[in-house]
Amino acid sequence: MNNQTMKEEILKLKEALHVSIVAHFYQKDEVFELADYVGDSLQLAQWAAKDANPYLIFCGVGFMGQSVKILAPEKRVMMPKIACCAMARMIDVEYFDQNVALLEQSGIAKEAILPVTYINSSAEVKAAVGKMGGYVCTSANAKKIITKALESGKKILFVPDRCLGQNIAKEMGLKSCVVGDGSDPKEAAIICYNGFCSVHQLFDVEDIAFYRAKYPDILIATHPECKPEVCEQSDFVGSTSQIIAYVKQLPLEQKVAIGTEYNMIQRLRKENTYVLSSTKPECPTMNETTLQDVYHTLLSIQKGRFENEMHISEETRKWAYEALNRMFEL
Ligand code: CIZ
Ligand code: SF4
Repeated sequence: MNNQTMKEEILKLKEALHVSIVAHFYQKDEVFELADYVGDSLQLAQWAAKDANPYLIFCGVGFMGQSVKILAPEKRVMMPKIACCAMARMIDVEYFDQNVALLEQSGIAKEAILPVTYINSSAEVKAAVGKMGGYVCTSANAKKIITKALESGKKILFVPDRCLGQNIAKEMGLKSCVVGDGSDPKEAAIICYNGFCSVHQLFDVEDIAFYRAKYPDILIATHPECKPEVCEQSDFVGSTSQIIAYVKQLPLEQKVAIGTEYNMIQRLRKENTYVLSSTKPECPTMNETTLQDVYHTLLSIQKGRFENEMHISEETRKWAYEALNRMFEL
């Protein structure tokens, strides 16, 4: 079957089976084009939770499909590939607990720690954060959530992205550290877990220098998962949706170099748009999902097999919901 025929089959099947398809901004074009709704991880989960169809095909990475289950446990969510975000995989509940224990050994009582987890984490980690009274945040609202969390007078344990944590701390004029970096966590307001996104690590200050030397008027837009020194030298730092809005309002003749995932950049704007790296910044797990996988998933729903369905226990869901809901309440 060629791609065009497969696309047509997918559209027919999804109608007949009452299936909605959502795709993250970082998905391949062939998958992105099929989706009923596209967005960042939070937008997708919120849209899907309200969607009337009983079945959802989520084209993204595992924690994103889990977020739909946290918000709408009755919905049957299938992922064409259960691909795990490399950053989300850097932390599990055991590592989370170990970090809390390490801080206790440094003289910070557990009661004095309020955890905040970036949405790029498993449902189990979100639940552990929820149990301690903590919050989920996204890159778009991290500053607001951390501001609120700091009102508790506690120290923030920010997981899993050390870059996002350090970038927000810098923006807020607060001291931060990374667990195990040798500094005294008692002196930091935001203590970051040592996780990172391998894709956003690709962008370097040398890339910024290269583009600025080549095109003196170029603007640099980066995601806060990039290294602090990269964000510091950028003209704009924002989440995927914020980068899209920023680039769209620029005059077409304005050159811009962007530091985020490749699929999103190349769809964003054809002219005067550059990838802020000499290496193609593709997210390997996001790129695992293909048109064939989506078709295969629909066939499995048709046959009643529901392959790659997402499941989380009610206990995990309940606590993860607490942490997510504290974010929504703000
Ligand atoms: O880098 C990611 O995985 C992002 C930007 C996720 C999201 O929140 O949409
Ligand atoms: Fe995870 Fe990075 Fe891929 Fe986003 S781009 S899904 S943070 S590995």
